Amino acid sequence: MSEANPGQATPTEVQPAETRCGLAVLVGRTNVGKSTLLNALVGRKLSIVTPKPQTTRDPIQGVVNRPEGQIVFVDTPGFFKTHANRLVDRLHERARRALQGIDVVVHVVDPSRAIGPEDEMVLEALQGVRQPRLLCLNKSDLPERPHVEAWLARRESYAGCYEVSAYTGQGLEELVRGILHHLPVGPRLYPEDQITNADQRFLIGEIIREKVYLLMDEEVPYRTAVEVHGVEETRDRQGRPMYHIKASILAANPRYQRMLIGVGGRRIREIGRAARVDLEAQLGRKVFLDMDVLVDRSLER
Ligand SMILES: Nc1nc2c(ncn2[C@@H]2O[C@H](COP(=O)(O)OP(=O)(O)OP(=O)(O)O)[C@@H](O)[C@H]2O)c(=O)[nH]1
Ligand SMILES: [Mg+2]
Repeated sequence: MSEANPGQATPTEVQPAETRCGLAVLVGRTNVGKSTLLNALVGRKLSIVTPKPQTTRDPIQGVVNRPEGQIVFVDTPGFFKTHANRLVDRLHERARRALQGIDVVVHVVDPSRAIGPEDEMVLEALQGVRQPRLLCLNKSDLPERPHVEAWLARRESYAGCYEVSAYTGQGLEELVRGILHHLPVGPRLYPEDQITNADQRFLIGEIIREKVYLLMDEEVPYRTAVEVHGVEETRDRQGRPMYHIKASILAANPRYQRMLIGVGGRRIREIGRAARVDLEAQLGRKVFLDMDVLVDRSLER
């Protein structure tokens, strides 16, 4: 505290008189790293990440607080060009809908891949959006990003351009500052200790779904959903608190059900083990995961 101003805060302690708060949506083609970016910005794994396309299904929010304000990031399903099917259509529709009622659009791109028809789909979806658009070139940690220049050539149609790495954290603070600058003045939308709109059951179901994506081939993950029936707080034999989680993997038909179970139940045990290890890391407690595989015909295309 400065002697010249007894009783007054030093400049670093001064809180801004007004805060800038609002919603910033992360959009882009599939696999550019929107969910990885959300997790890096929030500092916690909220959104699942895999190398497979269209991992994210539900727009999920993650909150970033700074003394200057609050950004509520909305992660969205990526645009993916494949033969039309109901799931893909539904995910594109959800991504488009997430563009409504927001304050800033963050268009995330991966300059290690050539600009293609999926990027054109995103640009088309962004055409009617009046809010400021920021271009975010992700994966700056990669040694080869041959398409950086092609994206930089388009920077004029954006209100700002940022090079970041969701892996290393490079450029993220600049991106946060750039977004805050475009947000309206107003109060925080979430209390400062709340980092997401998603509840615990949803996050647990997503971690299980991530393991299905990572451990199952081809179309199986896309014909699969996860339902968490219950999360019970119990104690292990030593009296330490733990979670007892009851969940089902839902498969579109009996063939996928058999594939998910595997010979002698080997595959479902593998998925269960991977999910349990991750859940224990995320929840900070031992987990008993009781999981079966059921058929749900509504997942058929
Ligand atoms: N090298 C590198 N890889 C990244 C980075 N960010 C994400 N990835 C990888 O890119 C792949 C896709 O990441 P996701 O975060 O699932 O991508 P997404 O855009 O959310 O994908 P969808 O949900 O399918 O639309 C994963 O294998 C990530 O590990 C990054 O900054 N650097
Ligand atoms: Mg995603």
